[in-house]
Amino acid sequence: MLVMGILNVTPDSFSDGGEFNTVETAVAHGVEMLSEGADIIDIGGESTRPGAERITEEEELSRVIPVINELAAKGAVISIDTMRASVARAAVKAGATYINDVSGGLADDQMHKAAAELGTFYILMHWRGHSVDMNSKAIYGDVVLDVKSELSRQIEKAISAGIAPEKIIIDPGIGFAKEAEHNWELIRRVNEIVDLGYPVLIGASRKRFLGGDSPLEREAATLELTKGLVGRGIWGVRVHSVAPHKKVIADV
Ligand code: PMM
Repeated sequence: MLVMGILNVTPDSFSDGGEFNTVETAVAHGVEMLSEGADIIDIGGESTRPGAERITEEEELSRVIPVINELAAKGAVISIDTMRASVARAAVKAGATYINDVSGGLADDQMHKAAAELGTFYILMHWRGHSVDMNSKAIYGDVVLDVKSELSRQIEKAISAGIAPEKIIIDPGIGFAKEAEHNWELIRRVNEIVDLGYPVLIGASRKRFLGGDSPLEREAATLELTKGLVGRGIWGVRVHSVAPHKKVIADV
């Protein structure tokens, strides 16, 4: 199971308190995660916390591109966490080889075409709408079946836009338009997502549904969750703490 280290270059991230919102500190944190054995560094400039407002394309580019340039030069495998095709293109030019689109292609109708042309890996996440009001969209019949069918629809669109199937990684979008019970159900039945036949990425790190009042408490819950995912056919986990996750995965 791969470990993708989270590098949020945002001033409002809950988990890192905006600590890494300058190029210098972001690069230093990226280097630290690399030394801890991160397989991929996921760099994002736009917060997707519930309730978050969007930022402009210019702001997003100014946050992520300098960090990608520096970490790519240090040999990191980089994923760009963006919903914008234009940002994905600039990020790939700067050295990213994965596009992590939390909207699965729904936020920008140029995204699938861009990913197809760029030929990078494309992480397609389950998504129902922007963070500002996503909680109102957490209505499901059977959450796992609904997520699977909505993912399948986006996978079909991605493939018809020219993305090679072997470049697609899927993600059930833990915490996105989902109540706690939906997140737990998706994790319990993750094998059904794996059955779609694509590599599966899980991003549960320090999210609200884990409970706890502080990042530290949520960190402990995250490690437990990752432990439980080992051996279940998961391709990777997207996490804040790299070394503890490498250890927990190796020890299971
Ligand atoms: N979660 C967040 C941001 N990007 N990308 C993927 N593929 N999967 C996720 O679950 C995901 C993501 C939001 O979490 P953060 O604010 O802790 O980065």
